[in-house]
Formats: sequence, C-alpha cells, structure tokens
Amino acid sequence: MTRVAPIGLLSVLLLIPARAADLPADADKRVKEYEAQREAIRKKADDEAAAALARLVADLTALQEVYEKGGKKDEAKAVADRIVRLGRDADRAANVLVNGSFEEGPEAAAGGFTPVGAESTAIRGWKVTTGSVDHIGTYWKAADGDRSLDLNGNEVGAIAQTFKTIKGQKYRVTFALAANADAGAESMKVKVSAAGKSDEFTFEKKEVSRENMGWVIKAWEFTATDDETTLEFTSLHTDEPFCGPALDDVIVAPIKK
Ligand SMILES: [Ca+2]
Ligand SMILES: [Ca+2]
Repeated sequence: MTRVAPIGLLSVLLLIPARAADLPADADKRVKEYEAQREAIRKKADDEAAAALARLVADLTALQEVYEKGGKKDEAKAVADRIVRLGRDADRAANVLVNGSFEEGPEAAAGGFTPVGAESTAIRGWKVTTGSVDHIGTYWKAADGDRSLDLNGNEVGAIAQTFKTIKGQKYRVTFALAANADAGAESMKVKVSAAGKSDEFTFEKKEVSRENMGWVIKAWEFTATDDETTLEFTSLHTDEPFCGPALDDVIVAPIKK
C-alpha cells in the first residue's frame, strides 16, 4: 500500500486554476464597447486606404493608356508593374496563406539549399505533393526575404497549401516567378491550380544569374467553391529534372468588391 497516490491527486487538484472572476456588468460592457469601437476604427481606416489606392490605380491606369497610345512600351510596362505591386501591398496585409514567402522551413544546408521530398511538411504551412522541391537559402537571391523554392528538387515537383476560404468569394493570387539560373532552357512553365481551376505561367529566362534572378510578379484569380481551398504550384519543366521554376512570395487575398 502506498500513501503517495492521494497526495499526488491533491497536488493535481491544487494546480487546476480557479475560474477567473467575472467583471462587474458595467466594466464588462465598457470592454465590449471598446472592442466594437476598435473594429469600427480599423474598418474605417482600411476602407479609406482602399479608396485612396483605387483612385491612385485609376490615375495610373489612365497614364498607362497614354503611354500605350504614344507607343512608349517600356514606360507603359513600368506603370503596369507598379499597379500590380501596389495591389500586392494591400493584399499582403490580408494574406490568407501561412509562410507564403517560404521563410520558415528546414535548416539551411551547407550547399545553400535543402531538397524536400514528396509528402513532406518541413516547409511550414506547405506540403510537397509530387516529386521534390528545393528549399533555397543562400544558393540564389530570393524575391522576398532569404528563402525561396526551386520547384524541381531532384525531379519535377509540386507544392500545395490548404487554407480557409469563404464559398463564392473571389481571391487574387500573386507570386514571384523566376527559373533556376543553372537551367539551360530559355523559358519554363509552372501550373497554378485552386478550386477546380488552373492556369499556366511562363518565365522567360534572359540573362539571369543566381544573384540577379529576374523575378517577375504574376497574378491569377479563383473563386472559392468550398470553405477550404488548396492552392497548388506544379512545375511543368520536365526537360531538366534538377532545374525548375523558382517560386517565392505567394500572396492570396480576398478581392474586395
Ligand atoms: Ca522568401
Ligand atoms: Ca533543384
């Protein structure tokens, strides 16, 4: 027989915290009023910023048209690129993805990248769904932060993330695309899919290096058909198993009406 058990049980009971006392009704009401006020202030500020952005984008779009009509292609493209970037700044705060820039993942390997195989969830928030990808560290310069991906790890790969969505809501997907600078191909393709829809994007590889990857921003949209959606990026570059499309800085945000 032992006497330890009842004493042990008593210790456990003493460790259970007492239920927090309720606030007096008037203090509780004040807290709730503050919380509602805080939400209203935030929403008003968000709405005002969105309206200011919409005015700016309208002006820039008009400027882009002027350049296009005047045959100034480079100027028109610079304005168009800036419009996409401005939209991304607004979307970034509302990004529904976890670790969209791939900054959190396996410890950087000595060679500057780490191959991550199928079924692995080592890159936080993401799952490698086909083949393998490389989680790139110092091997080449990321579009955002210090990490990015080669969608061909040691073979053609794909990676996906599942997140909560509102059924019927339209979402904008933007991402930075480049190509493994070691590749011989002059262009390579990636497939983006979500909610039963997909599209292909091509990166034209001109005079790029590991230091200057020539990242470009691509944009896509889907409408959620469920309260959960899986976004997947699949390499379509089958010619060179070790060198695929490079991916970074993925943002998914609801499109406000
Ligand atoms: Ca990154
Ligand atoms: Ca690779």
